[in-house]
Amino acid sequence: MKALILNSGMGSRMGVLTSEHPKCMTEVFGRETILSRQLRQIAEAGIKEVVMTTGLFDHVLVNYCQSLELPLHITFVKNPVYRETNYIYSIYCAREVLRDDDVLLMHGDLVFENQVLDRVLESEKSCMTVSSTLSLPEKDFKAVIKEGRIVKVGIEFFNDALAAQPLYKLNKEDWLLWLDRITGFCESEKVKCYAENALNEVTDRCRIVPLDVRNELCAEIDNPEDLAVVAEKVRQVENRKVYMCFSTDMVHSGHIAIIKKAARLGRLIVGVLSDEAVISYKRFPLLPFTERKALFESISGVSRVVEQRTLSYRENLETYRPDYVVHGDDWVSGFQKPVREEVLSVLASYGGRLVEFPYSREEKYEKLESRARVRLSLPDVRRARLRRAVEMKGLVTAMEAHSGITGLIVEKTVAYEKGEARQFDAMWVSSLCDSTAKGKPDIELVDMTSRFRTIDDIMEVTTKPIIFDGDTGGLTEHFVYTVKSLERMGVSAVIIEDKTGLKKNSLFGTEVAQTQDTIENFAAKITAGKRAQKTKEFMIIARIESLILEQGMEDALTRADAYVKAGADGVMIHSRKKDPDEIFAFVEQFRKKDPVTPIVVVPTSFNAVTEEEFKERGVNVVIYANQLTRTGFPAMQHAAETILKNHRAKECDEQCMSIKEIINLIPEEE
Ligand code: SPV
Ligand code: MG
Repeated sequence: MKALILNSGMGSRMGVLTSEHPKCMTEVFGRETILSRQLRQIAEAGIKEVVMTTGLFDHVLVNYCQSLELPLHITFVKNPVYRETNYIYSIYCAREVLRDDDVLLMHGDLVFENQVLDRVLESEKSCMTVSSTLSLPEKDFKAVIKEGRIVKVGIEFFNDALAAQPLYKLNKEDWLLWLDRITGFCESEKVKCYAENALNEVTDRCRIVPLDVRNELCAEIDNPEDLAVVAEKVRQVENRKVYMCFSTDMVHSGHIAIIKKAARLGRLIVGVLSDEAVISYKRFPLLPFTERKALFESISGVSRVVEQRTLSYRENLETYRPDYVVHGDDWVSGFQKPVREEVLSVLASYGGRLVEFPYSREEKYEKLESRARVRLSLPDVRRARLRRAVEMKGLVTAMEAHSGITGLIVEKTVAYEKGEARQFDAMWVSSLCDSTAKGKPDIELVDMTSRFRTIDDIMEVTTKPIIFDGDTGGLTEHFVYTVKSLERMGVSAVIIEDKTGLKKNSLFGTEVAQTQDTIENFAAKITAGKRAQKTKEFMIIARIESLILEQGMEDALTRADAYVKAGADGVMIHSRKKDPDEIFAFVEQFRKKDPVTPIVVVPTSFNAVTEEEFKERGVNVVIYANQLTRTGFPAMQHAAETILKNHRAKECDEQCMSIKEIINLIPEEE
């Protein structure tokens, strides 16, 4: 594609504005002239070759074009008789350099917005810009349209006509028909008419369709009045705001391409999704918000980067009131549909527009994403993430996993609600569930080697941080080894409980004999574990059993204080009461003295309390300790019974997961 810009005209109607340079060098917006704007737009659209016809002030024009330093190769062709001829003759002069390609033809005094140029260039057919909303001009070009084609262009046609602007995209075969006719005209001395007079003689063969730009900016500047009107419109166009939101931490060529497109609509504001929003909807970001923000700030075409705190755009749309929101068309269906609908309704409230570009899932980008996930599963990266998630979110949730498959369920389950997405932040490797899966009681019977095997199974197929239920931690001499092994594996935290002797599950409370450790012994175990620890992110969390063993609030608080002093990175307070009051009382009193140490709760009994309420009261980790086990095994029992009762498997079928669902949950790795 070659751009042909006609700049041989005298521009005499511009008065003093064209006394020292050609009309195209008139400023329209800031320091930008009609010509520098056209050339910039042409270059940005990816065109490399320009042919420019010149006349008066041709040296000024050539020097000016060179000073712009644009990535364009410009061939200047002077019309030696520019005073006596019209641009039909200038084209004739340039004919030899215009025969080998498609042509984007424009007059040198035409000002248009990026979208107009983009649409012209996207047209597969040859086209000319027209406007169905502008009234027919008295003296300027009009195009007569019949059966969807342009049949005549000139100033004298009024029937079946639309206002037309001299901006054409001409496929080579159409252009050569017109160019040959121009040649015919000029060689028979018809040099004072419009090039369109020649076009009108070949429109039966040269197929040009009208491209309706409606009210988009596409206007010629003939005189100072036009200049004032067009300059104001350019100002409005250039000040348009465009908004896009990104959650990604890996900017690839697909993102750059859509950013470039969006920036052509106006000043681009990029909303970067907050860490909290990314974690809840996608995966843990490889880069924190500040770095993702800096990444987008460094991309050319982005004029401002702001935080978007939720998947919903409402807050930012109401703050920045962009003229356009740009998004891929992938959100037309799926969980983001309500987000899109909200965007449309907010935009409609002030007259903004949604622009959607086709979105294609490309394999190379999917591979990048799966590489990111592999990175998240590496021990060093995974281990550090629990602390970071607590810092970022204030409250994190963990769901129990006791095998590869339950790990995958925790990893992949996402609940969508009103355009929001929620998922678990971490996994809890429960002693109760791990033992149950092995058909054994929860009495520290399953040894550490076997527990580590479970962790390994989970780790192999997941990326989320793991909190390990370390029971009592065993002998201090053994616990120090456990700490180092867990760190090496990439586990983020171990929780040990202050019990001693034969451990029983806490939910039995005082119904079974259970002994609480002394404060001194347990504190010493924590200190030994912290000393043995090799990495800075690993957490040892002290679990206080005072409320379970009915030792009272004072005892719980004294122990919490002592364990934190001994080096514990967090405290877990447990209760088996349905009523959350004692948990709330502990949290309130602990927080009065210690506003920072993370508090963990396991609301198996006090399960009516929401995560929001826990967060508000100062809890940092909520562990759903056994729900997959307690729902999964009854389903299996039921299936077994159904088959036994029916002497066949048919009746059990509707309770079964389909093979397709299994494949979705457990994809094969490449
Ligand atoms: C576990 O899940 O194994 C626990 C929590 O230790 S609880 O069962 O509530 O004691
Ligand atoms: Mg346990």
